[in-house]
Amino acid sequence: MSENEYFDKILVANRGEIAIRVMRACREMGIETVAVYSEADANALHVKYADEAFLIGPAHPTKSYLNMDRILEVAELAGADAVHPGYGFLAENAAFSGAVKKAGLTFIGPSEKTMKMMGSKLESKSAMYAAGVPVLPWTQSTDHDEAKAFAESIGYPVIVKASAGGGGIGMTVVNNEAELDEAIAKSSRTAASAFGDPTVFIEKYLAKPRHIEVQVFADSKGDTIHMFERDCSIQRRHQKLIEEAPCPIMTDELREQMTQSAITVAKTCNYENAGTVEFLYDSGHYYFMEMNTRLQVEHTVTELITGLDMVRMQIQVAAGEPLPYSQEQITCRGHAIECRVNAEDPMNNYQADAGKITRYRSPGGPGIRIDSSIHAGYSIPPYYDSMIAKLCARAMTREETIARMRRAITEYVIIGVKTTLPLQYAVMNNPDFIAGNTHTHFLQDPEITKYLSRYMRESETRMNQLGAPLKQGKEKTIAVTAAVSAYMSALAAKNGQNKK
Ligand code: MV4
Repeated sequence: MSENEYFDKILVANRGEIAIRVMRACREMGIETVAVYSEADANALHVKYADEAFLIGPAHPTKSYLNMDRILEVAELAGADAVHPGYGFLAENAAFSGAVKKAGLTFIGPSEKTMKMMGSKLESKSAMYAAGVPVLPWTQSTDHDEAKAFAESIGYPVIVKASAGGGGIGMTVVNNEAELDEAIAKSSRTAASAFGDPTVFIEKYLAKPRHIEVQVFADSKGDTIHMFERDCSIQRRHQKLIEEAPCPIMTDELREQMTQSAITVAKTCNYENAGTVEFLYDSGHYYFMEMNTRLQVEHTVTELITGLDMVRMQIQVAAGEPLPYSQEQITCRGHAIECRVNAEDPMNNYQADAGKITRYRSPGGPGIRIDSSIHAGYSIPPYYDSMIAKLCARAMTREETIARMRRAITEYVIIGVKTTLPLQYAVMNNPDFIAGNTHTHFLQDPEITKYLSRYMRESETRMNQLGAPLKQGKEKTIAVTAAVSAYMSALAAKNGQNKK
């Protein structure tokens, strides 16, 4: 058995880069790992990386990565003592958190009760308002006269949102009284079919807000700290494409207020483990939107500015340990940007482009971090999220970080599928982005699309040039493999000698 004081074996209920990210922390901590995988993922890297791997079902997520009973069965079979859900799939499923606990295992994340409360946007909004956290004016009433009176009191436009929502599903903007009833009916129908809960609420609408989120961390003793903020304004259809930390327009005063509000949010819902408090920001004011009760995709930029390993911290606090750092020990140094590399065609409405990666070489050098689960020869299955890698750059200033990201994008060779990299290159060259003027509708700016086709062509040419030497015949590959294993055995022999 392992000698660490936390867990002996963790089951990672996820796939792709995040499964590998969690297993990397486990390996460093001397914790064994159990992978689960679908029929479509038999050749996936997370399966090979883990100490043990179990097939849990067919490709379709409901039959595999969302199959709680089967995952818990594997956890018991393998003798795991904790479950890490990653993000997506079961990560924010309150019932799963409860079921893991009921099975006598530790869920690496918040309790079922906390997740349930934050899952209801209305309930969490009322609770946070009561706790003194700034929120946008809202009403729960969907009666025409009351809704009309509310909208007139704050002025149009207003927005109708689904209480069970998230990710923008069931949101309808209302510009005038004539649109009001239909918007309420439409949001409610969408919410009922998507979430099985027709509850909606109406709130003041902000036309071009920034999305700023605060990373929080709480241990089981109730100690709660923040790890600064991220700006995630650059997204399309509620899928973030670029995130950065810290927020380029942050001031000491605003940060003090927002991080304190975030800590109040976490304490109000008895939060435990890593969580993110989302705010909308507009003209000097910020408003609580929702809390994400999981480790997020973009936790990497927070790790890069703080120098901390958030998955290690998650495992420590889940094991009942106190937070390993006090608020004073957590500092922000430099700047970090993440590009989510999706296998999509940015010129063709971001249509998913699943297929085989024929050649691959990732960038490196100072300040570059890549979290990915792909490699040359890997076929991207069409059943899951299109994100194939996260490319992060870190440097001392935002300007240097942008230059570093541009440099890294030009080194990145991915041949076989179209990716979002040329779009991200266009953003890194956009004067408004460079000036820090981003908002949630940034990618609709015609300036971006104007340069996109040129960057797509340039990128194709460059990748073919850089990728040419990566083409290897079977014999050459065998020769390289042989050389590597000879080196490894020599190394092993040498280490053996050293031990004597
Ligand atoms: C808003 C808004 C403007 N005004 N609420 C979308 C997802 C959900 N988390 C909150 N969202 C929004 N709520 C009011 N009152 C604009 C958005 C929004 C958005 C928010 C964050 C990131 C990207 C977004 C893209 C479009 C709209």
